[in-house]
Amino acid sequence: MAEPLIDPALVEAHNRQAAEALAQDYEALSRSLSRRGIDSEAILARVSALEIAVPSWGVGTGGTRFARFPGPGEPADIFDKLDDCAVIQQLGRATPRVSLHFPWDEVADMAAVKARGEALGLGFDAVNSNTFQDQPGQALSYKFGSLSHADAAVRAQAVAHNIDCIRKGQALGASALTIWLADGSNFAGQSHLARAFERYIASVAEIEAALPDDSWLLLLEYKNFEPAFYATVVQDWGSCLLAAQAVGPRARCLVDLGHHAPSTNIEMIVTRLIAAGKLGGFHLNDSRFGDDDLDAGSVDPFRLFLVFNELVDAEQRHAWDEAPALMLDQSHNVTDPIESLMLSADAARRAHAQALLVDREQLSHYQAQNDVAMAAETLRGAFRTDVTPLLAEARRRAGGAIDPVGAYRLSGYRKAAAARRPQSTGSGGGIV
Ligand SMILES: [Mn+2]
Repeated sequence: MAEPLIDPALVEAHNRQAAEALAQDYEALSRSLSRRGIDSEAILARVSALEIAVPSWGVGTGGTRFARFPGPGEPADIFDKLDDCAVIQQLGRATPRVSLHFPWDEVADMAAVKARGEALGLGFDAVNSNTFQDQPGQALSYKFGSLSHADAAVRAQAVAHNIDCIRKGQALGASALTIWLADGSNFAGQSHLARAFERYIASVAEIEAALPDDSWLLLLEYKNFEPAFYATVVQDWGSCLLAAQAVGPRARCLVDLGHHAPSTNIEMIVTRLIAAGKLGGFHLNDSRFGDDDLDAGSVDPFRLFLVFNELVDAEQRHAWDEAPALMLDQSHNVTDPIESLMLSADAARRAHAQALLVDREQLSHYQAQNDVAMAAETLRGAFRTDVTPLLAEARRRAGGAIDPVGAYRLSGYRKAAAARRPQSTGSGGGIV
């Protein structure tokens, strides 16, 4: 951390208060794991290596389509957002990269953004394009679509914007572009379902051809509904896979956990995309109804665990060359976004740690024997293990806070930010 925004002495003093209890709890967990033949240090090393990107838009207060209730000290621009992301990383030590969104994070001098990130010890993850709303001065409207629009001129404008995002990503040192397409229709007959999909694939192929080199990936996001309610052009993993396969090896699918109907078996989708060699990344969040954008692991931590369980299984099967990228994509409507993002990164690492505890040899044996009860219990036993001390110890060793939210509240960072940043007055709707 080149330039800590929270006084390291404060974090150290806060850690000292919790150090003895943590040492005891970690020791107890290590002994318990050791009896199961698991080396806690090996798990700790793996968990410490798990990195989750934070979205620049996540540090602002989110909203629903009805209203937004701004919080105190909200970031006013990308430089404020980087500060908030740096605090999340300083205390949590799990989120070293930020994912930018254009044009929301647009500035004339991208080199200055990169330099500020470096000064704060932050790198840059996938950049995100936006053709789901019109910008001031924009020549053509996206009201009836963008990359799949019936008018070639609108498609060309949307393609050009995505290529511009790639260039900005290059300036930041990023190596992926994520495209979420809002295109769809609200009425049967409004749009030609087959041709709209063909136009989308052709547009994405043009964007793919503009990727700088083979280190870059194009992450294609799908979503089952909204803003269109009758039909969405890239509504599911099947459509997404067809598009990624049509476009080529640098195009991959991105699974946003909230972009499925309730009760969809997402871990099953994960296995299919891995089998196709097309799982590019995740947007982590949680939901009960639709695209709720609630904090990862806050509604159904078992489901998050089951997703990570498939990732650990695939890794041990050497089912991929490159692990999928992990990013949080949440809307923080009623919490301090910094706290939500720290807790959500922790939830991802918790699910990963629990998945690493699964005795796969034993599971495989029970599966082969059709011993259903014990196969299920093998998974549940790993999920029930409280790895809290291990996650805290990983943070402590990395120079972070044993209790990130506690240290953050003690620091008074939000209050200080509120004093120097103008109060956000935007209360209009809009899911961000
Ligand atoms: Mn998303």
